[in-house]
Amino acid sequence: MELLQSELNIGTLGHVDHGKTTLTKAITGVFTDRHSESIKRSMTIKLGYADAVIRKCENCDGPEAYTTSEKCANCGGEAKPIRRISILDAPGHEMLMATAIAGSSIIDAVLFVIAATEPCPMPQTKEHLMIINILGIKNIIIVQTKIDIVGKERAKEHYNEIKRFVKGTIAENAPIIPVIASKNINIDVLLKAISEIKIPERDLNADPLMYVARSFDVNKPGTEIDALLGGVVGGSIIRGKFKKGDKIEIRPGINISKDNKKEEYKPIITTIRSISTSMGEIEEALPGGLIALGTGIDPSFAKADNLVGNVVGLVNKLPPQTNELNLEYHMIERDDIPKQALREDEPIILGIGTATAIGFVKSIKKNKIHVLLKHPACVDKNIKIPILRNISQRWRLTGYAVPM
Ligand SMILES: Nc1nc2c(ncn2[C@@H]2O[C@H](COP(=O)(O)OP(=O)(O)OP(=O)(O)O)[C@@H](O)[C@H]2O)c(=O)[nH]1
Ligand SMILES: [Mg+2]
Repeated sequence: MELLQSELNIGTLGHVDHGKTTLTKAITGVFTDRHSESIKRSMTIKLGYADAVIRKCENCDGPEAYTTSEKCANCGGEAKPIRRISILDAPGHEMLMATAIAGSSIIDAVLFVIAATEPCPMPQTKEHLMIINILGIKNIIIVQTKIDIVGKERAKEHYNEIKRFVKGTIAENAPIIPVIASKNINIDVLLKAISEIKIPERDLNADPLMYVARSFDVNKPGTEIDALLGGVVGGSIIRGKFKKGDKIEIRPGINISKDNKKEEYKPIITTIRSISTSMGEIEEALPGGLIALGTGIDPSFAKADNLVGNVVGLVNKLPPQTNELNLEYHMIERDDIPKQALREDEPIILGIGTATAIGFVKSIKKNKIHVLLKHPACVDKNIKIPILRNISQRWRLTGYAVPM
């Protein structure tokens, strides 16, 4: 297995504190909550990211043959790499729904984490299943965590609660795998299930499109100007492929607004100087696991996730950029929030790929709405756009929209 880029981008979703980041660490060995605010508040705030290689021992059978170490835990023999994966760890806090939606826009499969210590479903367990459903993420593994804290009886009861909750939904037939994430117990069973996920068919011949999920300045403070590396954008390719040397356009680009009245953006035109994954540098990147594009742009433009929500394509090949959208709105049936029709001039939050866009509903005709965006966005015509509305001072997922 030569490939250095992960074949699958797998996201975590689930209610706050249910063990998503702990599970990510159990699989990848990487603790992704490194952001200072995350450490202080011991919760995930930004999308976390780590890669892993799933290996299999050829001499053993069953789940115990699956591991991420080079040696089989069962017989001590060599475990051969069979699949490279990326994990994108989302936050569960209700205030961070938009971040969970952004992450979900670029994943191929989901680890839907549900802790046995609380009744199922908790509010964000419900809302995250709505995201999975809206975005049509069909590869779902339900991971039942914290089974060590509850007794065997309660774990069984909780399993039945999960079964009832997912009945009739997109997750109805998803496997439910119990684990103790904090002690690495039953992770081999999960690795086996992950290694069996079918890799989605990719459109490699289309004009490439990447959604930016992170961006950074990789230079150490005090680096000499001549040695400075350009800004880096990280994300996932939705279709097509990029190679080193490609001339690219990043949109909407850099905010050049002079005052608060009107937001103005300047697209970035640059060249891909390097492509890397956490496993090393590559020449060409495909859809799947997260990649980082080294560019020729001023690193300060990319620092501290400044370019999250941008899209990357070849020059003049991006979906059209716009400040106005004509959408068809579909409401989700929810029994836990008041049923209210959209109002003219109502502010809404739209999840457009990895971009969290603020918009205002300008006009409504039945379920056709015209929305003005505060910031421009490049909108692919085939996407589903989850919509959050402010209901009783909280941003709640109330439906989704599709471009007309
Ligand atoms: N006993 C036990 N504790 C666990 C298990 N999984 C996670 N925890 C603990 O639960 C707490 C929360 O875990 P996190 O992994 O941070 O939860 P999270 O879902 O990432 O939380 P947010 O990102 O803030 O939504 C931590 O103290 C973990 O050590 C488990 O299987 N068993
Ligand atoms: Mg977390």
